Amino acid sequence: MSRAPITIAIHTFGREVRDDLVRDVRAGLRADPKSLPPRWFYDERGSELFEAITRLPEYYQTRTETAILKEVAPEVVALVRPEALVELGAGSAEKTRLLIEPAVRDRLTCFVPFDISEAFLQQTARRLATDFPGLAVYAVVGDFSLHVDRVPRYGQQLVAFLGSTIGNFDDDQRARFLRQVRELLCPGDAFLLGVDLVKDEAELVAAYDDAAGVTAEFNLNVLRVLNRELGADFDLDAFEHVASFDRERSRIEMRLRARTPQRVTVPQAAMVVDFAAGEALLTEISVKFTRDSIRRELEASGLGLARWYTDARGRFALCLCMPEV
Ligand code: AVJ
Repeated sequence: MSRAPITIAIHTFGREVRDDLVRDVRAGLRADPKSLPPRWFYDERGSELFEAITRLPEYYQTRTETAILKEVAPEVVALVRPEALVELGAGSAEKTRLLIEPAVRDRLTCFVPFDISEAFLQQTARRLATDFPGLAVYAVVGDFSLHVDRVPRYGQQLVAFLGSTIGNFDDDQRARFLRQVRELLCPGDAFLLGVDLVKDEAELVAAYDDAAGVTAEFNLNVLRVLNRELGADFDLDAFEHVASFDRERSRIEMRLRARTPQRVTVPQAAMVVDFAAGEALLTEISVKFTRDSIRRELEASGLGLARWYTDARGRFALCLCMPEV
């Protein structure tokens, strides 16, 4: 078989990751209550810890989504017949292979992984270009909460946003994001969205507070990132991992709670930050949906829910969405 040249286009939009970090830390640690965006979990160690989370018995999401995708990928490809597949937050793009395989046998010629981490993306792009000869890979480095409008277009496209990463957005961010995705779509294009579903509270909380303590390590890792990148002096032993479910807002919330009063200096953000005993830093939200709740949000953004795919236990869903005219 002939082998297409590997094409990796890195667009960074002139932004410096470090400036974003300093900005986020200055805003988030000054706020009341304190918070940090989940983006900063994912240094190399954080990405490895997340991979470990996806294999935990309590964390049903990844294996459930993979099972659904395995079953429905051929139908999705037959319905959309994409020439280009765009994946937002591609990471290792492991699940995406399930879509690429049937799609290259049809008429897919281009894969556009979009991710925040350039190193990770380079690796993913090279691996896919090698494994799928004839597939052009255009990697785009960017923040999908800011730069979705910059995704290049290479023909009729399927845009995928898997893993329920949309759950990390609050209501306003989600509405803005969905409107931007809608803007990317021409008639005939589609959007495939993975969402985690509302369920029993104990099952939800266990997925974010596993027995082996991997999620606790993942959560605390953000403090390690600040210590390394900004010269901060967080004492990791002084903070405790807390996961809770807010049923009213239909979301898991992860926090780091100071066990005792803490004074932390963050030299490279020019800050001194005090924590009272028991004070919490919100590090992540993970919104849980129902078919109705996500359909309403999609419709409000001009996206129609064309197919709803779920597992037998209704734990996770894939939404296949088409632009509404
Ligand atoms: C990658 C955002 C989907 O919210 O479940 C897993 C991240 N945080 N365990 C999620 C996560 C703690 C995950 N997402």
